[in-house]
Amino acid sequence: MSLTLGIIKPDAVQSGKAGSILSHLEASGFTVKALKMTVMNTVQAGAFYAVHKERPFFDSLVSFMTSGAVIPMVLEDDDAVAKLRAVIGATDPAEAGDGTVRKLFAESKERNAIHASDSDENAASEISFFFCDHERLGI
Ligand code: 3AN
Repeated sequence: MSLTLGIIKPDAVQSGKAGSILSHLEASGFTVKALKMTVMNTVQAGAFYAVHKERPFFDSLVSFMTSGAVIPMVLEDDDAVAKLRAVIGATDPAEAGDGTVRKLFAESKERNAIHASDSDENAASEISFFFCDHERLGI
C-alpha cells in the first residue's frame, strides 16, 4: 500500500461535485486516510505550484486555486500515485478517457476539478504541505 495527495479544486467544490468525486474515488478502491476543507492564499498556492512559475498560465492558476475552498485528501491504495493519475485522466478534460474524474466532472484544462501528485516523492512533500504531524497520526 502507498499514499498519494489529491485535491478537489475550487471549480468542483463550488459546483457541488465534491461528494460525487469522493464517492468515485472510494468506488475506485482508494481509502481516505486524511481530509480537510481549506482556502489557500496566494503565497501558499504559488509555493504549491512553484514548479510552474515560469509557465504562462501560472498567475491564472494561482488566482483560480485561491478563488474558493479546496479539499486536500490523503488517499491510500496499491501504487496510489499511478492509480490516482489514471483514475483522474488527462489534464485537459477534452482529452481525458471515458469514466475518468476529469472527463466526468472537469470544465477546462485549468478548471479541471482535481489535482493528483505525480511521484511518490512529491506525494510525500504535498501531504506534508497540507497536513501537519497530528493530522497524519496513524498514516
Ligand atoms: P496535472 O494536474 O494533470 O498534473 P500539470 O501539473 O501539468 O497537470 O499542471 C498543473 C495545473 O496547471 C493543472 N491541473 C491545470 O489546472 C493547470 N494547467 C496546466 N496546463 C495548463 C494550460 N495549458 N492552461 C491552463 N492551465 C493549465
